[in-house]
Amino acid sequence: ALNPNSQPRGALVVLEGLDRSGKSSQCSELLSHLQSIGCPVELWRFPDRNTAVGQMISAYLSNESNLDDHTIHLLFSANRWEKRSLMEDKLKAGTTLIIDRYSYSGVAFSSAKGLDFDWCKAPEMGLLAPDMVLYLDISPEKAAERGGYGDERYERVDFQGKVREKYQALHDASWKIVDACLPMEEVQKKLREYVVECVATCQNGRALSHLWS
Ligand code: DGP
Ligand code: NA
Ligand code: NA
Repeated sequence: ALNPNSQPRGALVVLEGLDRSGKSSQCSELLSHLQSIGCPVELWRFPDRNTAVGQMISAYLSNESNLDDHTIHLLFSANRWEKRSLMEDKLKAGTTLIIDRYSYSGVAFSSAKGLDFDWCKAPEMGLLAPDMVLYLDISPEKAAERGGYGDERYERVDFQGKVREKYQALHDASWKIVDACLPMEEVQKKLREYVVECVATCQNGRALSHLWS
């Protein structure tokens, strides 16, 4: 919805996808593109492994520590909450944020382990809702062909297949699904077009909203 009283602001754009979907490279590419056209922009990623909570998450992902599934779910969520107010300040100051993973990863990865879907969504309620979610769609088999998965906890074909199914249950009107197996330049072109349009809508005063909306 357009709110005539609201200020121009930056756009909150999230990229989601399975591991090896090419998300992180496309995030960097979008960052350079927006910079080159003079748009104030920052690239963020979740988990943010630099905070104290982020270090616990990082130890878990690299199998240096074990945590109960619910506990790690809440830590991932806390890691987003600890950045929430800075996120709002940046957007209101006119900076567009490109975010590599967000609450959708939170719900998809944890519910793929068997945790209740709605239980997984609950701690994300009240975080800022993205203006656009760009989902880089790839099958886990195709993703694994891209140099193979690494050693981190979730990087297995069978598990990634479950994650993909959970992602499908999260699609809403803010999602754009892009085929991650198209040639890199085509993926890049589509993403640029979507993001530039989204930035313009937010500059025109699109209201900020909250999850889950
Ligand atoms: P990345 O740094 O983007 O490679 O993400 C690390 C791994 O953690 C990746 O397999 C996706 C997973 N992940 C990201 N966010 C969350 C989350 O909020 N909850 C859970 N359970 N997993 C997540
Ligand atoms: Na990863
Ligand atoms: Na990644």
